[in-house]
Amino acid sequence: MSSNSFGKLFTVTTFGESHGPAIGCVIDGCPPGLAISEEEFRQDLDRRATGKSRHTSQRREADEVEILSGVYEGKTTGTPMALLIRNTDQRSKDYGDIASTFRPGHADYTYWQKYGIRDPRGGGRSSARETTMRVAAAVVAKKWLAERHGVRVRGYLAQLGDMAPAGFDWDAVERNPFFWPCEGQVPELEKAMDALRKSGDSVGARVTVVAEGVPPGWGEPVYGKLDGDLAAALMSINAVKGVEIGDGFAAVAQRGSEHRDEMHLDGFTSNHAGGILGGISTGQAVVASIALKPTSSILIPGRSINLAGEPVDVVTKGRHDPCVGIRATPIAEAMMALVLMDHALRHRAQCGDVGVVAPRIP
Ligand code: EPS
Repeated sequence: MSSNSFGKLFTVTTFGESHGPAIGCVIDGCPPGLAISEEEFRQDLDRRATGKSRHTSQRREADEVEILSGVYEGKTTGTPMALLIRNTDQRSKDYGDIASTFRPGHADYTYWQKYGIRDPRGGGRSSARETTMRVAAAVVAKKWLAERHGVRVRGYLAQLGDMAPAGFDWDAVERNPFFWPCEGQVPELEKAMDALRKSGDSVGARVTVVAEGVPPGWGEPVYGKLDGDLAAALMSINAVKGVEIGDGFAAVAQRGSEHRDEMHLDGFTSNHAGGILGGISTGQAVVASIALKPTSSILIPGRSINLAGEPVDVVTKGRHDPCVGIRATPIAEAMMALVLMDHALRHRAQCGDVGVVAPRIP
């Protein structure tokens, strides 16, 4: 299976299956001299992990990172960093029924059609478990971006089913299990999720991620656009069916006079563009949103076929998320950070001298 690597200068390769012995990644191209310890992975891995509230999958993984290479005396050496997390809470019997049939709406079907073989346990390689390593790799990227450029990447749940935030407070986001920016609505979300779980169904969600402090100039025309790479990165997250940059699809109904971000001597007056023009960062916050589909592994019977070519009804039991979007905020942040890290290095390689040899607008 190819295409398990991501990025040009900051390259992340992930490996492993949900029910295999371990998952891991190799980060190649990390600048030397960055202080990093295994403990620093804890916070973001916990934010993404299952079993942190009753509203997500109850699989309990410790998600302890082992740094196998690329770090000497607490600092990156510039050589490949290998990170490993051992799987400890697989319950493969949950997947006995799925081995010979296909969950409607799940990658079970396309993996089988493509490879003629698949590891059905936990969805194998198509499991959301793989996103653990993206979040781990992004801990390194986030730290370098913050130290070197003052970049801060953070996200929030911007819609859960048909519920939208009634207010906005960044501080509220980390105080509830949904990454929801309006604290007053949390009891309502809890109630809706409890009812949904009882019904055996699932629901979609929208996550927005914002990167502040990105300087102007990151991104490359025309096939290496920052927004193009962001769209691909965000779309590569399990269950993502749509990506928007800035106003995204709302731009369809806007006028030019409304959508353009006017400039004055102190900066831009708005940010409909989501911080990117012509594929290159403007110096404003980079803003992207994703649409996540409702989880396909649900208790409501769905019509499908089995390997013998017979019609079957599929009911998926086990420890599944009734809304994968609830855990997607740290994953979307991770993909944003990985793209920005790669583009920061790419910009430095080609245009590191611009501003020295040619003037920039102050
Ligand atoms: C997942 C199903 C569940 C989740 C898993 C993603 O796994 P299992 O069926 O093995 O209990 O817990 O997510 C993780 C383990 C994780 O770390 O994100 C799926 O079908 O994608």
